[in-house]
Formats: sequence, structure tokens, C-alpha cells
Amino acid sequence: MATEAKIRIFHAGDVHLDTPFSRLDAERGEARRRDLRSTFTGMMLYARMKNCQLVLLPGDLFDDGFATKETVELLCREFENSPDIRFVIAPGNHDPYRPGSVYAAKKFPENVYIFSSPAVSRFEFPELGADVYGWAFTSSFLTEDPLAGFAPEENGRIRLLCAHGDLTSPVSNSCPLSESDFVRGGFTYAALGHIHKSPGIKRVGRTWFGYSGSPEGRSFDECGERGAYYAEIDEEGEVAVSFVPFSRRIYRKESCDLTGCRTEAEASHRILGLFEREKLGKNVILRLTLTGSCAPGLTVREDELAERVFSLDLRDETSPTFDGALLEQDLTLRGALYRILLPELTSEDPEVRRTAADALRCGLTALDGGVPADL
Ligand SMILES: [Mn+2]
Repeated sequence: MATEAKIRIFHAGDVHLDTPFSRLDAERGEARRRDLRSTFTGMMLYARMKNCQLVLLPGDLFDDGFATKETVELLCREFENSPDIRFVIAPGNHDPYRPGSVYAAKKFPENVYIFSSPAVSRFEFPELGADVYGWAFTSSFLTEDPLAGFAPEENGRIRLLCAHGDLTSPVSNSCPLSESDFVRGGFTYAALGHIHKSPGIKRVGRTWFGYSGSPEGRSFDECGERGAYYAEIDEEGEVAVSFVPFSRRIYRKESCDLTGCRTEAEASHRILGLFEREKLGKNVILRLTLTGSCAPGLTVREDELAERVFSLDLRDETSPTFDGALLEQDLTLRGALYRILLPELTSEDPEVRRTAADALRCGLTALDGGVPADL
């Protein structure tokens, strides 16, 4: 029979509240900042429902030392609403603990524990039989591994770690760490922040460690579903960890091959087929790249596609050379334009091809009596 969990932990790093989302327009940027706050609230609700005794927030809780009043109020409300939870915060490279920072300036409720030194220290929770170790970035850089030479005191309590650091490089400016640090330190669970794409939680010796990743993607470098970790530690010090998805919206990159498409209707049909298959809806921030060889002058209804998703970044890399042979023989101005642009349309350089394709599309639209979309 499974032993009952002794300690229940919620681990959420790199929330990056108040991220500017400057690549989105103002309205969508604001919506994403609201998403981030709601995601945080959703995570805290989950931690309460699971009766977690500890919420570990290992850094970059804020995107910047600056945090809006609204966000700070929301945090304090969440902390106060969960008097049975101990919140441990380890400031990261984006939200270092320094004079004037939110961490130093704001009086947080009593159940909030914030590391303030770049050296290892700990918060003791004898009622849980556990101590949480950690440190704080006090500037954007931390070049020393705080765990190098760390020798923990044996006090019979479970050792946990909540910290921001970089396991990917021994010469990192963002607190270089190594796996052997965790084993030597005898940690049962090391909740890390810094790497936004979680490679999952790993085990080395008796230590479980890993990055939760960021719970919301913030750019096309952070695609796919995201979330946080819930961990249970039993009386024997055994750990059971599970990933919990929380992202409200998902960045996705898709491409659609329009080879052979002659009309806008054909292109739409193909693109909408992709939307359907991939279930691309209002929760998706989409980068869609159109590829292939399609009819010269073909356009797609970008505004209609954009309405189906949260935000659309459309990249047209098609080559308007399908049926080009016909156009090459065309004795009107349309054919002449095609022949002039042909060397560029078939250039090795994708940038040159793209510019020539745009020029051909604009030219053909104008010759048909229309107004090119981009003018
Ligand atoms: Mn971060």
C-alpha cells in the first residue's frame, strides 16, 4: 500500500509576471499579461486544492525588478488566501533581490520566505520535518556556484532546495550548477528555475531535481504546452512527481505547403484543413509559414485566418512559379513582368525570392485592376 504523502510541494519557476510581450500588439500584450496573472492564480488554486504545505518559486517570478501594483496586490492576496502554505521565493537573474526591488521594499505576509543572499542559506520548517535551502541573485549575474563546497548540517530533516541556476554550463553567468551538487548536498528534491523549457524532473542518487519551465510561453522560442510540478514526499523520503499543465495559450509554429494552388479558395481550403487537423483555435499564438510553388498572383485572406486564432504571424515563403510556363509564354504585360522577375524568382537566396514574389504579386494584382494588399 502506498504510504501517505508527508510533504506536498508545488514547484513553479519562471512565471515572469508583467512580461511586456512587445512582439504582440498593445491589446494582445495586455491580454497575455492578464493570462500570466490568471495562470498564477490557477496554480495557487491547485496548490491549495492539493493541500500543499510548500510552494517553491525558484526565481524570475517577475520579468523585471519592476512589477505593477496590480500584480503585487494579486500576489499578496494569493499568499494571504493560503495561510497554510509556506511560500519560498529564490530571486533570479530577472528579479534579483536588491535595494528597492519588490522583494526588499514590499512587506509580504508572514507565510512568505524570500532568500536575500547569494550564499546558501535555509528556512527551517521543523513542523514539516524539512528545511528549504536556497539563495538569491542580488544582481543580473551570479558567476559562482553557491553549492560548491556546501556541507549541510545533519539534523534529521528532509533537505529541499529552491533556487535559480544554470545546469547547462559550468561557465554560466547565471549561477553555474552541477548535478553532483545535489547529491553531495543530500537534497531530496531540488526545485530549480532558469531554463524555460523543462527537460523533465530527473533523479540522481536519492535526489530528484529539475526545472519546471515557464508556465506560459512568452515567444516562439517557447512553444507548446507548459506548466509546473507537483511533488509528494513520503515518510521514507521517496518522491512522486507529476507535471501539471497550466498554460492558457500556446505558441505554435506550423507550415502549410500550397504547391499547386491556383486560387484563393484552394489555398484557403488547404490552410483551413491544417487548422482543423491541428486544432488551431483561440488559445493558439500561431506562426504560419506558407511554402511551395503556387500560382502567380495568389493571395490568402490573412484577416480571416487571424480571426481563428489568438494571434497570427503569417510568413509567406511561397514561390509564385506554379503554371509559370503559361505566364512565360504570355505576350501581355503580365508575361513581360514574369520574365523580368524570373531570375530573382528562382534565385538561390530565399530573401531575393521572397522580394521577387511580392513584386510579382503586387504587379499582377495591379494589372488586374486591383490594389495590392500591402499598399
Ligand atoms: Mn526566466
